[in-house]
Amino acid sequence: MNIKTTLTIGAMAATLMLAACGGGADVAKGPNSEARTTAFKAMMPNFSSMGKMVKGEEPYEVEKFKTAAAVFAEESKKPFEHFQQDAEGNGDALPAVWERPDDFKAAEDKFHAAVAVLNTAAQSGNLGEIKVAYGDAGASCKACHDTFRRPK
Ligand code: ASC
Repeated sequence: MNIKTTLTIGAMAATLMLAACGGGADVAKGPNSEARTTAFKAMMPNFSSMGKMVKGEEPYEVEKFKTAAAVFAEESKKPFEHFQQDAEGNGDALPAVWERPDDFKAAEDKFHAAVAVLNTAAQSGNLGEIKVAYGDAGASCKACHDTFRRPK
């Protein structure tokens, strides 16, 4: 194997390793980006907890689900207080967030609406409704990521 091939394979391996680690290490982030990441991470335990109950990986506990949904409804608003651009770099947020503000706002509003429906279903205690609403909320997460977040 010649030196050029060895270097190329080395660079490819490094790229793959970065991708496997979430690709975050090389992304420049300023304070707003950091605040977004912190706020998105903070809401994940409640979303995951609901997901386990919805998927039957854990028993559905009505009161536990109600609390998770109510807290999630509040904490899921927080990241959107920090979508200002950073001079240091915007982390995982794609330029589309600021180039197409109306589309981004529409995606945000759709997400908040889906989360509100999930919370209403949770408070009703109807697991059938909850499953549909949880799926819709998850689809809303993904739709926004597909368009506005750097691919992972
Ligand atoms: C998660 C998570 C997301 C959403 C999304 C749902 O658990 O981290 O970003 O759900 O994948 O489709």
